[in-house]
Amino acid sequence: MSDGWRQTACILCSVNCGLEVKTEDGHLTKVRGDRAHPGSRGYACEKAQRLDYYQNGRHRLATPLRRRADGTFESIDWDTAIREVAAKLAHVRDAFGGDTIFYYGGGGQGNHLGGGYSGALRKALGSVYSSNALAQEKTGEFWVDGQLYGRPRCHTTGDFERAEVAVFVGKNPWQSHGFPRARAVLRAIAADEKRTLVVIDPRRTETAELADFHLQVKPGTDAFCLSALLGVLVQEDVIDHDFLRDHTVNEAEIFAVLRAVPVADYCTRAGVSEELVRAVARRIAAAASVSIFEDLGIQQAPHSTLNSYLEKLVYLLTGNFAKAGCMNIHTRMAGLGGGKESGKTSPVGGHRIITGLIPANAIPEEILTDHPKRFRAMIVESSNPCHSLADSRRMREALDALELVVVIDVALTETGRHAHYVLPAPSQFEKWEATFFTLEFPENVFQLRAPLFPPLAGTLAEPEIHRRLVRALGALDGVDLAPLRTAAARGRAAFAPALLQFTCERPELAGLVPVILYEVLGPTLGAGNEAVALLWGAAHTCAMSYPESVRRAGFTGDGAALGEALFEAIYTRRSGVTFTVDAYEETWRRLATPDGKINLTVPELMDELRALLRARTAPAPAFPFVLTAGERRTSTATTIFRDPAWRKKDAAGALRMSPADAASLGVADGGRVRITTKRGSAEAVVEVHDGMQAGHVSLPNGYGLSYPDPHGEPVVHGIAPNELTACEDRDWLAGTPWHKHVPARVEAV
Ligand SMILES: Nc1nc2c(c(=O)[nH]1)N[C@H]1C(S)=C(S)[C@@H](COP(=O)(O)OP(=O)(O)OC[C@H]3O[C@@H](n4cnc5c(=O)[nH]c(N)nc54)[C@H](O)[C@@H]3O)O[C@H]1N2
Ligand SMILES: Nc1nc2c(c(=O)[nH]1)N[C@H]1C(S)=C(S)[C@@H](COP(=O)(O)OP(=O)(O)OC[C@H]3O[C@@H](n4cnc5c(=O)[nH]c(N)nc54)[C@H](O)[C@@H]3O)O[C@H]1N2
Ligand code: SF4
Ligand SMILES: [Mo]
Repeated sequence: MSDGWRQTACILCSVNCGLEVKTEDGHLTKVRGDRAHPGSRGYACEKAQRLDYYQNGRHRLATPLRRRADGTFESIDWDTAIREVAAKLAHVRDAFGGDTIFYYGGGGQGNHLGGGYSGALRKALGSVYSSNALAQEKTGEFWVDGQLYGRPRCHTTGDFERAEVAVFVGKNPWQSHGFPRARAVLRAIAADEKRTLVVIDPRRTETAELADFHLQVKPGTDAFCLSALLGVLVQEDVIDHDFLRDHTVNEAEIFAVLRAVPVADYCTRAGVSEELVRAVARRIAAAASVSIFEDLGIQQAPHSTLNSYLEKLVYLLTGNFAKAGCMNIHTRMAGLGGGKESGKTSPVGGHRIITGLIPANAIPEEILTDHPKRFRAMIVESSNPCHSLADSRRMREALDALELVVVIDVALTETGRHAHYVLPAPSQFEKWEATFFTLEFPENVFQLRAPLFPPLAGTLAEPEIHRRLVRALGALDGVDLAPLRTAAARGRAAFAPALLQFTCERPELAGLVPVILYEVLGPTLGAGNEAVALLWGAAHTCAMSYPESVRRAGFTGDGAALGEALFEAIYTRRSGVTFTVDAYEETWRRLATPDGKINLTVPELMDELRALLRARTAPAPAFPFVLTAGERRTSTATTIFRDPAWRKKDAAGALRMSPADAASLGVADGGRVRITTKRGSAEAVVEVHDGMQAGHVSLPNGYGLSYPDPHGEPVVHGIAPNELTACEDRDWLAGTPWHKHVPARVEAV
């Protein structure tokens, strides 16, 4: 703490830039990038300046709420709330089975520590099924990682600071970031004539404006564009044969398909010039290093999982893997949500569960049925599925059909309004917090944030909520924790073997370890710091998993001493810690295939890939436009800010439209139109945008939230995108939604 500046982090996107802030009377009054943060190094974007709109406002809840029969809420005290929620959860468990209690969420863009404790509650309930936002964007990609690299958790990351060629597919990092110091890195690539920036996006985005090559595909045609790119690589034979020979297997089938790609035809169907696609392919083939970032523009669009596969083939066929500036498999401080990797499927619809997550679009189907194994209760933590998942109306119906809905949030959200109980949490600046978005390579960073303010009176932090519910459920009744307490009192060095012995003797209690750590190790960290205890376990697991990388990051000691050194640094260094430094060969050691080779052919995707040859899609006459429902802009930050006053521009959340479409509809900038899809309709304000192509319109994400007016009456601001989307419009394999590709009709009003 110097000159009153205190260290924390931004909670608005997965990059979590380190910040220094000044505070006064419970407000964040000054915000700047923290130069000492090893990842962001002083960088922050404009949105971080608005964080006080999250910390303070009429959205904050300061008492548990119970819904009355008439749909209104009454305040109750915490003892009542914990007692009743525990009793009702126990009732559902005993009547229908713990596996009918579904857990959704566990953290947003800035908070994963609380969710880390939820596993203990789920264990106490026997709840096995869960999901979160990753199951509506990244699960297809994770599944492909599993096919190519052996495990879905072999997640790769780009090295954009060093890449000679950087490719963004359905990703606009100028607005959405996604890697540290995004705008600075993009500008550096654009300014260097030896480096090349490639963007594949139907819209001329801010990133595309900087690009050397912009493949302005027609919406939803990336499978054609990427196939054409791969077709050129193979047919012009500019692939990296040495890399393929040494490191990959099963190329025959995929190569046969790629040799047969009609490049010119596919380019036409994707709406891109063949010459440009060939130039991009040759540039990628010639580069010493290439990094690629795929994101929502292909993950939430037709052929989602296939797109992820094709994207990965682009860097693999050119050997841009396990090298500087290329794609590498990163370390992690802890897993991101979800349960174990398993071949299981969802209980009602039989949907594939990927990294422990049920496809988000399938959730209503798992509830709105008379199947005996339907979900009966739902615990929602730090997420707003009635707003963020496809088809909000159906999600509301699903929640209303449940016996019990419990929501843990800082605000009364669109989801909370359909809950039986809402449990209010302190803000992320009022408790210990962290995210497990540790996605970087070769240097990976983790930051544990200390509270800036005391918790708002009437709130309870998630770890304490989970602990109290576990206790109220009686899951630790009769378990003698005294030996562990004695060991903890002697110090963490004595505690480690005691905990190991305890979990060996009582393996059935292993799932409760988060709460046990909180109760036993927590108090030794000081009052109010108990929630940090989970990270002691995470630090040790991390040091055991990646000892060499942790040592390269400057930590010393053998065995448990290494984990202890890492924990000490995490606990005391407020600006964050570089916890692993990798050598590029490490990527090879992290491959989880039995032979240590990359598998190039994914049999389940071959039919879809071959079928592209015959696929002909024409828009249905009733819906001639493609709506991108949810675009990242400077005025969006998922649903973390509820007060619309945080926005400096785009108050309405304009519908962007090409000049040609605006002219033919006879609307001008600022004019009003009605947009209609098969699921809903809304009136929108138009922004005529010359980066849009004809037939494509877009709405921002994160709008359409209700916020109380000064009299406490809720007012909705802008269009909630998922009033317009449908659950069944999703990838056949991973169930990921087509939010970026909603057939729509637009009429002037
Ligand atoms: N400002 C801001 N930043 C954020 C967030 C936020 O809410 N606001 N949210 C964060 C989160 S949760 C995430 S997941 C990331 C997402 O980050 P991005 O994926 O970059 O975000 P989007 O703007 O939703 O989609 C990216 C691009 O996909 C394009 N697109 C639409 N259809 C297609 C298509 O058919 N093909 C291709 N190739 N592209 C298409 C859009 O034009 C858009 O430019 O952003 C994070 N950062
Ligand atoms: N149509 C369409 N839908 C989309 C998208 C899109 O592009 N188009 N984008 C999707 C994507 S990529 C994502 S990631 C999701 C995001 O959607 P969600 O997963 O629903 O996450 P957030 O909007 O971040 O909501 C986080 C919730 O956490 C609450 N919260 C904030 N701090 C705390 C805290 O400390 N404790 C607790 N318990 N709660 C807290 C907030 O009030 C908010 O209700 O939206 C998805 N939905
Ligand atoms: S929104 Fe993202 S890029 Fe901007 S300051 Fe916050 S964490 Fe950093
Ligand atoms: Mo996301």
